[in-house]
Amino acid sequence: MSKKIALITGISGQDGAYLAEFLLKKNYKIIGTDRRSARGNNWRLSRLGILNKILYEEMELGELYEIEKIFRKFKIDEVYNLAAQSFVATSFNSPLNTSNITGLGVLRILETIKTINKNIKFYQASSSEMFGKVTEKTQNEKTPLNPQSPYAISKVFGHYITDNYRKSYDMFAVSGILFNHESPLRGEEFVTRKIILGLIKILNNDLKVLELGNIYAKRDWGYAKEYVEAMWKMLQQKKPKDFVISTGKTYSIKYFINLSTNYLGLKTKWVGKGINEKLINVKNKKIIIKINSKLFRPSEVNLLKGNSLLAKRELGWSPKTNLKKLVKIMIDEEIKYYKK
Ligand code: NAP
Ligand code: G4F
Repeated sequence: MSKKIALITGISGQDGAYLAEFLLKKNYKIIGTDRRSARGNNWRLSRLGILNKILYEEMELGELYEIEKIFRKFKIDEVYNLAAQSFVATSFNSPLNTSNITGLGVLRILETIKTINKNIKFYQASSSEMFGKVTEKTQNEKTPLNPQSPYAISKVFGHYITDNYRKSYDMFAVSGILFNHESPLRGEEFVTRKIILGLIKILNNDLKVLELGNIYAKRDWGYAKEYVEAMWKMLQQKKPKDFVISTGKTYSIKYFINLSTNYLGLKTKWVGKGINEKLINVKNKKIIIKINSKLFRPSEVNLLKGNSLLAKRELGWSPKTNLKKLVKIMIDEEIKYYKK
């Protein structure tokens, strides 16, 4: 039997790397696309040892022509649309580009599938950020969306247009509403990796103080390597349907910091309040973390906590790694590769 062909957009990102690794084990042929600038520097795929197992193509999500070219070149079975301007903070400074890529990029792919081959299955990377200022204590597939950033609003567009193409054109198009998922492959700008890398730099005397924004926001953090399996499972259903993927637990950024310092064996103490709050290294009395008001977002999402019971029931998916274990995985690998 010939191999199934999966196209992964955003192959150079965290999820693209883990999904490619997962699908290769399932014997898929992988077409991995990214934009020109990322070429030649794909550290995530190198680290997973799969750099040479993927067929790379350039596909800028802003260019309909480039998308069509790829869809005409290969007989694609499944598309995983992971490419996006995915950093919420940047979306406030770059709202037009974010809308064009994170929002309209989805429509460009759906239009291409509709025109070229409606049998191609489509996965859209929707986000828990769409729940924004949450209207329910835990969020599931039916919770109203209340987005708070250009990023989240673009994801809402991608989410609804996927739903619309599924209903209007009888396409197998689904969205996975994934809550925050982290790993050693997380981008350095996201708060979990920023904290871990920052603390390790401080321990190595490569950084004096780590600056953070709102440490009281709470997130439902899972392990990215487990979340990509849920993406695949969604495309193997009989009928297309959307699912929330989450751990059901929520913790503050401050709690994440405490877990990290504990695991690193740092004895620390929080002092001060609000913008003056600081984390002190008890041993040498030096400030390790301070708050920088410039890192607060114009509009914040204070709390996210998912309910993924539907995924457990219908996909047989549930999370396995708790936050303490995730911190350990991230720190161990950060130390292993630090300065290599
Ligand atoms: P990521 O590491 O930031 O990866 C994003 C990918 O999109 C990168 O490969 C990036 O390429 C590519 N990209 C950006 N702009 C592009 C453009 N104009 N044309 C083509 N490709 C472009 O994100 P991730 O954490 O793997 O997340 C994957 C997807 O899931 C994203 O859509 C994200 O919004 C969504 N999501 C993530 C989470 C999470 O917690 N990780 C939760 C919910 C949803 P470069 O390398 O060139 O930048
Ligand atoms: O790690 P973050 O930047 O992730 P955020 O904004 O929750 O978005 C991530 O998860 C979404 C799913 O819910 C994805 F859709 C999205 O693509 C991305 O992967 O920030 C988490 C929290 C925020 O409340 C932020 O204000 O941490 C707070 N924070 C405090 N200080 C900080 C910092 N975030 C960052 N990045 N950097 C800080 O210094």
